Amino acid sequence: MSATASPTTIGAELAVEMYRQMTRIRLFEEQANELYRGAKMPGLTHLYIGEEAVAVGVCSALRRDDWITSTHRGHGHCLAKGADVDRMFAELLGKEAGYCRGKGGSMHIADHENGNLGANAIVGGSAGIATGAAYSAKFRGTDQVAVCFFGEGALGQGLVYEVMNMASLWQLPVIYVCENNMYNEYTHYLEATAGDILARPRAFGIEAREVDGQDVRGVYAETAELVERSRNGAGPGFLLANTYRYHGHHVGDVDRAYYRSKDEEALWRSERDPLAIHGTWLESKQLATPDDLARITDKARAEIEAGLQFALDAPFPDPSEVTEDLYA
Ligand SMILES: Cc1ncc(C[n+]2csc(CCOP(=O)(O)OP(=O)(O)O)c2C)c(N)n1
Repeated sequence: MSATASPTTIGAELAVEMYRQMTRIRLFEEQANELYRGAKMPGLTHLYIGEEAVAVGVCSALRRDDWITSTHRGHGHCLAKGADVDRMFAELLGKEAGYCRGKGGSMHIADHENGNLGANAIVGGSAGIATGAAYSAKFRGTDQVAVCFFGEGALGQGLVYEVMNMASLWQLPVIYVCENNMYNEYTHYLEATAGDILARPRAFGIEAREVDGQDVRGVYAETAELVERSRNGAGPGFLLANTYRYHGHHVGDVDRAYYRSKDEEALWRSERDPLAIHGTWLESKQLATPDDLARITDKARAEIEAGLQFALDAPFPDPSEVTEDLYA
């Protein structure tokens, strides 16, 4: 999605568009879960439901020619940066029409036309790619910015600190977006993460902010400021977005009681839901009525159903191309 980049105030059109994008992501993910449960999807997937405001708030502050890199939990990032649902579903199902001709699957979706340099199943693995892209922008004298999405689990990866050091030394236009959904697989992050997260980027002299990741307007506003700084040559930024995944670590992680309580899950769903929070705000500002929001949901549902049908009907790649586009 490309939207106006610099202003931190949000116009009515963008505010409604952000609701539409979050709805689209949620419905896409619910359908992906059904594909898994119905044994129609090879492999598994990591659902982004609950975290939609992070991807949408961040990508709304980017231009189409800005870059993102993504993670194993990447569908929301891809969609928010402009991907089409039909080619996304096709990739999940291993079809030729998918973003990577069906050879990448859920965790390896790239969409270069929209500035998505790719999801990455290696925790922290895309930090070098995003930082390299930012170096390229600086070297070539463009004003593009690169955003690196990663979960708080990646804070245990040395690469993240190597590239933050370089990005600060060379004043690169890269924003590190840490999506803290509180769990590294089945372990609470406090059992694996010492000290203050924001002290880490600040040790490198990187401008670091924290935001409520369930508040899409807040995420947008903080990102827009960091992007504007970076675009104008002020170097890297770091955004810590506090959020929550409603589902398991992956679709097969159904019984979660041994590492987090049902009460905790219920509380986030009922009190901290990003769609509900933003929908209520839109209504309170008279930017949308409940009927308007229902219409947005209906249209998004129709888009998801059509995209799914497209992917189900699409052909698999020809077996003769099995070794094409593969690198080892
Ligand atoms: C280098 C590496 N180590 C371990 C794994 C296995 N693994 C996949 S996801 C994950 C946890 C990631 O947690 P986090 O980064 O917080 O992202 P989240 O799943 O919470 O979105 C782990 C350990 C991996 N993919 N890559």
